[in-house]
Amino acid sequence: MYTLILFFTTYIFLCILFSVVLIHFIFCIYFYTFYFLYILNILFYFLTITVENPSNDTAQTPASVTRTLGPCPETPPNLVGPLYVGFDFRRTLEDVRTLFNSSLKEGGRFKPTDCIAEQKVAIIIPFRNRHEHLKHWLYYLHPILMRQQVDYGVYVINQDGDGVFNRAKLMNAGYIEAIKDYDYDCFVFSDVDLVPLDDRNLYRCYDTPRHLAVAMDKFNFRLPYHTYFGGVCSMSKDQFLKINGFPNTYWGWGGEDDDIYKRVILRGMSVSRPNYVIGKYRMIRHERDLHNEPNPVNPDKLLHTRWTLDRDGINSLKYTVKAIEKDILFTFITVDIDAPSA
Ligand SMILES: [Mn+2]
Repeated sequence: MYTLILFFTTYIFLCILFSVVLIHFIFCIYFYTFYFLYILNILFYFLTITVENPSNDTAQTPASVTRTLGPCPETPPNLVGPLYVGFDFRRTLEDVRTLFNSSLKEGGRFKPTDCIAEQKVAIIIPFRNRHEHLKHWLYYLHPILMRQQVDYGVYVINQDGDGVFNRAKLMNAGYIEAIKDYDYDCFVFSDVDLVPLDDRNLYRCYDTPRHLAVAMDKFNFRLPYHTYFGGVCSMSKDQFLKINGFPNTYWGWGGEDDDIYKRVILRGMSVSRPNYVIGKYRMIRHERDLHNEPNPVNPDKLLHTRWTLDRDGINSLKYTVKAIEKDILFTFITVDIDAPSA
């Protein structure tokens, strides 16, 4: 009886021992398998980290230390195309100031903050007694030029006194005054009453002098004649100097734009233009200005451009600055251009 009990307990003991060993063994296999996979996983993790790390580092360092701006894209990304343009008489200059106060710098200056513009553009507006038009021009043009990512300044060149008006001479004076202010390399000459109807019409310079106002509403949205160069045009500094600037001797209305066109052609350049869709303009309706009557002498002068070009232009320009006023929306320069009395 006693041996039976001993045998039985030994048997149970061995069974327990065996099962414990077995369980341990199974557990070990189980554990080491996972442990092995775990170690493998960790190794693999470090392996991928060391591969990814260098590229991670170079991508993050320049962004956090110095943020260098790249050049602006060839085509500005925020253009909207055709625009609605209406001349609400209740609009005031103060309204326009409030709108653009934060985005402009004194003198009507702007440059894009997210990229570097390729050209520095001076917008030159010959002017006298057209404040009513200027506020509309500023209201529409500032946001367009900002969307076009132009590094620009607006220069309103105001003819002093009541003498006969001279658009081309004022534009010459505007060129000289603008380059005193900033290192401009492109010049857009614009009438104060012309607002583009499409922001894809870029206010910048091209390989050849550019005529921008190709489809004005007053001419039924087409050119009045093929060689028309009036309204709005752009020229690089080189192109402007190549034609000796504009003539100073066209007093009163008419002819000076045709003279400029002839200068461009005589100097072997062609004229570039946007198409009729992009080149649409609205002109603010107005009566003919006082002391800017059509001058009957001007058409005849055009026959002599070939010979007058070299001595009548930026190299013979004489004027005196009467006042320079810096508004947030524009630089207003009053000049005495020695105008004959009307
Ligand atoms: Mn007009």
